[in-house]
Amino acid sequence: ATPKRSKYDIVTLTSWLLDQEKSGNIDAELTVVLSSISMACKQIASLVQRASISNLTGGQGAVNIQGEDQKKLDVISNEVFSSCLRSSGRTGIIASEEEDVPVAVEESYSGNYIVVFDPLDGSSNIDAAVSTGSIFGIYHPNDECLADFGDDVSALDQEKQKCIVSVCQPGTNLLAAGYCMYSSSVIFVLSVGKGVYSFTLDPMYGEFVLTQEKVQIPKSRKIYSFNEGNYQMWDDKLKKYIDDLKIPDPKPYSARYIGSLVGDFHRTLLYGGIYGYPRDSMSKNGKLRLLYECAPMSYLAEQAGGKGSDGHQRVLDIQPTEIHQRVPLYIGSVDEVDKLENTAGATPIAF
Ligand code: P6P
Repeated sequence: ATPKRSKYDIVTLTSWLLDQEKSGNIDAELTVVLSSISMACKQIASLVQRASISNLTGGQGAVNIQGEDQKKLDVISNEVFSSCLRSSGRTGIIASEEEDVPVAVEESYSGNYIVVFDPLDGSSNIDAAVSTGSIFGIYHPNDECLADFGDDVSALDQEKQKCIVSVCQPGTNLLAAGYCMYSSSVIFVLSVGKGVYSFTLDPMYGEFVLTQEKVQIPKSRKIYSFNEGNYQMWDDKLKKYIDDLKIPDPKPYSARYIGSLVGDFHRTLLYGGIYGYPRDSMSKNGKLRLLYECAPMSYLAEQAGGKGSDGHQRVLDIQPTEIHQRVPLYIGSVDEVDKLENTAGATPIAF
């Protein structure tokens, strides 16, 4: 029987993971991978909070495959994440927003998990000390990917192709997903398929302490989180959906937009409402990446009783065809995402 916890028995991420392992919800290998991810997030939290002191704000002077100016902390956070995953010895392939292609990890000797991540999402906010976050998702190796690519493809290219095929899995295959938000407090949010749990970093002793169990997104809430600066580039149905939110009934919806997916999603997870990053006339598939932004967040939203959609289908059902593929994202309270799909999302709009 589970021993009765005294009020001094603090549940940490470490003890929670061991409980999950004992309950058979995750295996020992996945426990190691998740511990290594939490270690990376603690290191990134420290770097972010001291960025302007240690001259780590500003640009790296390079552009990533997304065509975005890399911040110094983008590069460092990517190295921190990759190194923690390598030293876990249980990671077979890593796919990062900051890497052009997935990277096979030689140091893997068991477990062989696939980890997709955005090491520092919203990094353009760093210089203004606005919240940012790391987002991750974990998959089993994809056995079909061992299919032979024929001898017309060089061994190296075969290896690369296998990595890409192995990583390109639908969100329904996710074993675990989560994020760490670097804000007024550092909050690690995780699901291993049995609900969403939230841990707050206690700087007194550098441990993530369990602060919320089985988080549930409110079924509806009059909060919408869109970058309305793009309004003129949206299609007419979406414009009408947004216009209708502003009709006092009796009060209009509140607009909340941080410009950092992790911050905007975390508020939506706790308060309800809808976050949206639509396609528009300039970005035919929107801005957010399916593999390491939309799918992990949609997994969490569904685990919390919410919804993640591209406007007309579940994000988790979308089969990625390439690593950095973008999709429109509408995520949050069930009633709010349903309303969006019924008024603005019915059919994919070709611009
Ligand atoms: P915009 C940050 O660059 C990001 O990827 C997400 O974190 C954020 O939600 C979105 O882009 C903000 O984009 O176009 O509104 O500045």
